[in-house]
Amino acid sequence: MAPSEPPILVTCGLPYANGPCHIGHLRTYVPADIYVRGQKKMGYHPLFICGSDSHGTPIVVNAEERGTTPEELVSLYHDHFDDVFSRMGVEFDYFGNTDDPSNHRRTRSIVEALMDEGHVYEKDIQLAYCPSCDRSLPDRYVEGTCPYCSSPARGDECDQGCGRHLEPGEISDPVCKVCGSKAGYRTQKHYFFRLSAFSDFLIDYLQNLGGTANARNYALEWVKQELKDWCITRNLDWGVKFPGNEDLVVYVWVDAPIGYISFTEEWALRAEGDWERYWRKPSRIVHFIGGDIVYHHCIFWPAMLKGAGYTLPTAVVASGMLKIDNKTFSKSRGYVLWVIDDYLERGLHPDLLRYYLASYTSHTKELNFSWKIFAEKVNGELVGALGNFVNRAVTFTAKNFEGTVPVGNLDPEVTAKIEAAVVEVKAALAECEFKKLADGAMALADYGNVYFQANEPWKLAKVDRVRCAAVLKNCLQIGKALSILFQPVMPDKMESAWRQLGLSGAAAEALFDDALVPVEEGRRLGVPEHIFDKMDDSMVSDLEEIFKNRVAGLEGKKVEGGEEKMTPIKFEDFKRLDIRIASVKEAETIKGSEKLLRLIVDIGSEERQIVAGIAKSYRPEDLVGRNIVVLTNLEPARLFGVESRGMLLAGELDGSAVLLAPERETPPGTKIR
Ligand code: B3M
Ligand code: ZN
Repeated sequence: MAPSEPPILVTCGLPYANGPCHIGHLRTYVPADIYVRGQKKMGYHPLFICGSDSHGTPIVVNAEERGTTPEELVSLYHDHFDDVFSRMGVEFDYFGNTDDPSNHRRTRSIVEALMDEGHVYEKDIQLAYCPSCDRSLPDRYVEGTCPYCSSPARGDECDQGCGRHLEPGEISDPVCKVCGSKAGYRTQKHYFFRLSAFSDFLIDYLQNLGGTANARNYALEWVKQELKDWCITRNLDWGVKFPGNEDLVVYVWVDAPIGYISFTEEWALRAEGDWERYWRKPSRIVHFIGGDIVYHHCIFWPAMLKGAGYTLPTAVVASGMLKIDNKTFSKSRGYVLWVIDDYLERGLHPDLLRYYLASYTSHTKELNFSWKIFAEKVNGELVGALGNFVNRAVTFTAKNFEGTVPVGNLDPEVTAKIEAAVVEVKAALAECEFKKLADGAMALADYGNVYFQANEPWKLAKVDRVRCAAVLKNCLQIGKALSILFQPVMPDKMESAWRQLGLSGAAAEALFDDALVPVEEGRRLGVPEHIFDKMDDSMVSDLEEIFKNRVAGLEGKKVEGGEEKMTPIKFEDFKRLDIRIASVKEAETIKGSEKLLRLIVDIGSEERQIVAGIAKSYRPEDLVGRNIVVLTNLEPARLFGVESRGMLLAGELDGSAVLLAPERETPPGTKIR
């Protein structure tokens, strides 16, 4: 980095520590990670920060429903997200938690600064209040009708209609989410941030805001219409106490973005860095967020920073919408891909999904995920074009030139193609267009295949060894360029390509401009192996079953008063289940999986192999010899390539499995009725 370059900070919207990671999260986090890795390849040293969003009513409501505390719920999902991100190759420099003391401190200090500057005032407002629960109903505790568009809405946002943020007291026909009764109103004293006073500042600021046009333009529209002052306190116990009145906590959207600052402070403490370089002095702050939280990042947040005297964000990059099998993403209807259970625990490599997310469409457009398209991309683009090219270059050189980089000059056309790809990838990164980046790099792989084919090195090997050597040297150079250009998207796979190409150091350390630094003649190549594996049809249909079964299963459920109720089934249906006592003969872990165990069980009539998701709760050696309960006539399935014929029954308690067992020793094969 040139000494005059301002430091770069990249953040991702903080996931609510409230439920497992799904593909919707990754649609923001993976591109952000690609961006950060790309900045490093440009020679910069960005800092990459994220953390759990731990406050707010959804977490309190959810903890209450599960009979646990917000602290416990948050700590469970905090660890979950930390784990998923590292498994997906999303490498934050620091992953914090908005409930950490540093965030309480920073939030209170910012609120105090806003009060000192006269940006905060008190006002009595009418708030939804549940007479039967005898409590106030902040945000998600209340549902009703949007006063602007009349759609059904949640207390703090019109999530099914116009998308507006709703201020406390604004919602019409309030209903208590806890007990379902019609709510009334009560007068309460609350604190407001004078957002309306920031209109002129925001119009100016937004015009020069970098990032994606969707964020900038939506925000400008809203500011031009009219800004309402913003109620920044809530009647809750869980959260950051409001400095002027300790009976209230600050609204979660105050302390959540402040997490970006306090996590930078936490990082600085550990890494001997300087947080003020980012937040008190000129810097480049880039926020990656979901398209649904533009209002908070482009309006509330810069106004708050401005009011309290902090550095303003330089860019807001907002991702587009998501569909699953062409249906609107919906957790409750089953149109969702859970990152651990549906993807990583199926043994699929993280880089394949990273490539899909980058290359499917423009960052701001709608992304559709389907296993069919996934397989087409893997087989056509990754195996067929990229993997095939690198493999041909390496194996052919290994065979004909004793596994070392041969001698030869780069063809001018090859140099020009590599140069063009580097220019394209750099431009794509500057525009946050990750599809353009992936396509630009893939075009070079396509060119590589054409070049290999047209030069026929297999013929040259017999008639012109000098030219043959040069052709392969060119191919290895293209391979090197590809590993560098694709590294931000597929960091793990590109290290494998890098090793096979016999390059020194790591793909992660190379700069984009190294793509044209000649591969060293005489260096030993690594052992050739396929970088990507082809997906066959049966694998695709197994994966498709995940969605089909889930959607079908959820159709049978009705949600009443916030609780899922199963529709009744006939006794005949129950009788079709063949559930038996079994005994565990063998048990072992499955390589690459953190959750699954492979068991051989005796079900009376035969021994069966089943795969059970209990590795986090039971050690294999403690299972052998035990009585368990197995549903034996479940359709076979493959998990991590291991066939499972039957399902072990277990309860789920706070995220761990609890085995069902007969009350006394019972012979295997005994039927359960
Ligand atoms: N926790 C998640 C969301 O609304 C929310 C983001 C906070 S970013 C400061 O997408
Ligand atoms: Zn609305």
